Amino acid sequence: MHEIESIEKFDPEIADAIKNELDRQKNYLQMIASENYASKAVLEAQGSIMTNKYAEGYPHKRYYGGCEFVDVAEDLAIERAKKLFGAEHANVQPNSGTNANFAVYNAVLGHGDTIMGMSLAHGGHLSHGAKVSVTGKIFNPVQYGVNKYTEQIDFAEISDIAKKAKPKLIIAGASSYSREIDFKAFREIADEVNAYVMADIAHIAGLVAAKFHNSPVPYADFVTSTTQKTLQGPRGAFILSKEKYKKETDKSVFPGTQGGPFMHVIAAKAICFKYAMTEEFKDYIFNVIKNSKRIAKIFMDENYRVVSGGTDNHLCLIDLSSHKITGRDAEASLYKAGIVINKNVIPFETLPPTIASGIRIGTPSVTARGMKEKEMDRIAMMIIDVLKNLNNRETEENVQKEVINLCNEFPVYENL
Ligand code: DSN
Repeated sequence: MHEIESIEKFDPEIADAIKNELDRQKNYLQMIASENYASKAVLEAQGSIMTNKYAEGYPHKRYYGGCEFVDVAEDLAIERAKKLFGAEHANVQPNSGTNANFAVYNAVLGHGDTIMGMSLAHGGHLSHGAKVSVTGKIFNPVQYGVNKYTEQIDFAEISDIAKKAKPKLIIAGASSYSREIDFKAFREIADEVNAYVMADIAHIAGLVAAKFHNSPVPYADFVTSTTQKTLQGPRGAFILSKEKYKKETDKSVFPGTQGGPFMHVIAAKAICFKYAMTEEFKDYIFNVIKNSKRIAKIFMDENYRVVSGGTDNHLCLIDLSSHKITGRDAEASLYKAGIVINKNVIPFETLPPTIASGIRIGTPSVTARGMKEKEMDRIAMMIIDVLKNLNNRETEENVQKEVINLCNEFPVYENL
C-alpha cells in the first residue's frame, strides 16, 4: 500500500486528491508524450527523508555539515549519468528542464546575446527562446522551423539563418518533433559561425541512453535533459558537458540559478540512471518506438495525416484539420473516453495554441504497462472512433469501457 496513512489522518483533502490521481493514472490510457510511470524505487527515493537535508554546494564541498550520505547519492548520480551517456561531466542538480537550459545560457552567455532554437510553433520548447519565456526576453532569440514540404528540420535553412544571425549558441532539440535529430549536422553549422551547441534531449533521453537515437554527446558542448519522460525517472533534470565547461556549468547551476539541491530527487535520479543501463530498459525503449510507429501507421492507413509522414521516436503528431476537428475538441472528447493526449500546434499552424489543429500522441506510458503493437492497434482504432464521433456520449462511454478493460489487462502500480 502506498504510504499515505499519515496524510489521510492529517489532511484528508490532499489524501483524496492523491488517491483520485492514482486511480486516474491506473484507469486512463496516458498518452501524453512527455509523461511516464516512475518506478516504485524512484517514488520511494522521492518520498524519502533525504528531502530534509540542505546541501548547497557539490559533493565533498558543501556549505553545510552532515552531508556525507547525500554526497553518496549525488556522487552515484553523477558517475552513473556520465557512464550512461558517455559524458565527461554531469551536473545532476537542475530541478527542471527549463532550469537546466537557463543554467547553460547563464554559464556562457551575457544579456542580449543571440540564441537560436526551434520555434515553439514548429515543435521547439518555451525555454529555447520563446517570446513569453525569460529566455526570449533577456537573450536575443532567433528561431528556426521545419521545412514546409518535409516538415522535418532543414539544415540548409538553419545554416542560412545562422550565417545571418551569428548566434552565440544554437539549440538542437524539441518537444513535439517525431524525427531523429542529426546532432552532427548542428555541430557543423555551429562551427561555421563559431557558436556553442546545446542539445536538449528531454524528450528523447531514454532513446539516446538505450542507443536507439544518435547521441549528441560527441557533438554538443552541453546536453540538457529532464529525467521524468522517456527515462522513467523523477521529475527533475541534469546537464552533461565537456570537462572544459565543468566549472562554468556547476557555478551557473549553484549559486548561479538555484539554491539548495533536492537531494531526495537526486537520489531518485541515481536510481533512474542505474535502471537505464539495464537490458530491460533497452527492451522497453525498443517497444516504445515500435508502438509509436505502429500508431502512426494505423492513423495513416485510416487517412489521417501524420505530420512529417511518420515517426522515428516515442511520439507522433496528427493533423486533424482536414477532418474539420480542432485539437482542443479532440482532447476533450478523448478524455471523456478515458484517453489522455494533448492538443498540439502543427507546423505552419493557423489556429491559436489554445485551440490547435493537431494532437500529440506518445507511447512511453502505455509501453511501461507492457502494451505492445496489438494493443496499439486497439488504441488507435479507439481514438479514431472518438474522432469520427466527436462528443457523442455513447461512443465516449463505449470506448471508456474498452479502455478500462485494457487497463485491467495491463495493470500499473498494483500495490500502491
Ligand atoms: N511541456 C513538456 C512537454 O509536454 O513536452 C516539455 O517540457
